[in-house]
Amino acid sequence: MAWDKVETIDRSEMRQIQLGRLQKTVGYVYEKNAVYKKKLDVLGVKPGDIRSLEDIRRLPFTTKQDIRDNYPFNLFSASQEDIVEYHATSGTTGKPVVVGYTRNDVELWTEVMARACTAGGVTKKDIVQNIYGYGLFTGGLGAHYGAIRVGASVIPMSGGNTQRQLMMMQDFGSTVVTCTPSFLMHLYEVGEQAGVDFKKLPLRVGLFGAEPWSESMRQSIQEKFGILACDLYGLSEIIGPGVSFECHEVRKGLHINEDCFYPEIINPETGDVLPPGEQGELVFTTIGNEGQPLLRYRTRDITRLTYEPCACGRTLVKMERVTGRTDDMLIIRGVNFFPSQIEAIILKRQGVSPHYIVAVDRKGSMDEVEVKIEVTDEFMTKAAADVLKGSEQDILQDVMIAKQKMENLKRDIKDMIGISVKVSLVPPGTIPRSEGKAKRVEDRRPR
Ligand code: DLL
Repeated sequence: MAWDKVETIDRSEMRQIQLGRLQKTVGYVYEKNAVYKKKLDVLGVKPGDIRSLEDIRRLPFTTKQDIRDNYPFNLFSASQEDIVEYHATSGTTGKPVVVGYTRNDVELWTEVMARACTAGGVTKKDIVQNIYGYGLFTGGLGAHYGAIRVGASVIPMSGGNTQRQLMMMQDFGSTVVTCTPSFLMHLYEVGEQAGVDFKKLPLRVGLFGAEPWSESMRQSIQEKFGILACDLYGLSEIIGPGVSFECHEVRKGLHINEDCFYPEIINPETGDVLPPGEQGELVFTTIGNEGQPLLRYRTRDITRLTYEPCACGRTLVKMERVTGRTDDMLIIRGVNFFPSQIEAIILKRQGVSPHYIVAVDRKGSMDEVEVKIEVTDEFMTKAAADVLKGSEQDILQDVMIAKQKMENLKRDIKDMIGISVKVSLVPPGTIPRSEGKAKRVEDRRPR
């Protein structure tokens, strides 16, 4: 499948398309949705006031709370009879965030996900093992729609069931895998123990997302599996996976399907729009959706935009990989950091695996952080063998090595993030594995 023409048009033409669609969207929600009509009326903005793309700044923001407050359907602009599919995110508390798609929305989603597949190098010759969860989560069906649109054959595995995943991967000869990076690492460990040599499998590409992952994790995946690892981003509120994607040629930043989702970067504290290149909160206005179009939706994801041309030929604006969300950001003794920054540090050291959890506690008035990291199987096996042998000298040496590892990791974290943390090494398999998104933080501070 060729690229969509819109992916390579010049910027002025793109802006024309965006303006036309923005005007249409504002008119549509004003007419169809009482909540948006009220929001716009309060600001004294009429659809006709949107004359340029800069006028988007006159529109109100929409937050996750707005969707929750209007649970389940009050933020929909399409009527129920035109909705053909629902999705929802579970969230940590309260009611889920619900989204509804019309037939045209499913078509748009299929199209943007097909672009993501094509950019990842997926073609009709591929067998796609889709491990994203099918169900209310958008990952499974989104990747499914896109992959079948490019003509690939999809194995709709859904999440979990590691042994079965390994069996199918080998027996069917999957060439593409789609899942969260943390689940892929879990698959690797289980497969390695069972003697699977992933590099010998026909697997060649992976589209990974739904959670933050680091550049070091990409290197590690590419080495372990002998594949190209591409980043895939999206969120249910906007459409699901396929909001932005990496091209396999460059793999440096994600192209946004900006003819459908208009991006802005704002200062999360003031709401002011920031210029290209500056880091801040990503905001999207959907300019093609019918079911539940959203004006200036605050994603809480932190990134920056670059309009520099990409060597792949696409002119679509790129966003830097998302390293975290404003609500995942930990503020410890005044220092802000994202748990995903720890991942990059761990991957540089031998003997530890990228399964970790950051536990935060309050002792008196002080916040204390403990980073628990799993050691690798090899490290554990050697230590256990030494204990069984009863060789005091070897056991002592293992203890010294473990202590040194903890010291090194502690120093790396202090150097990179600037805070002192306690590092504990834990046996392999003791940090809970997730079938979907990994949980990296245990914040036990009183609220
Ligand atoms: O995670 C949609 C998705 C499915 C994307 C499969 C990619 C692949 P939600 O469950 O609504 O939707 O979660 C959206 O996950 O706001 C980000 O914080 C995070 N996220 C998604 N993709 C990435 C990524 C899906 N590639 C939230 N890198 C978003 C970092 C990501 N974070």
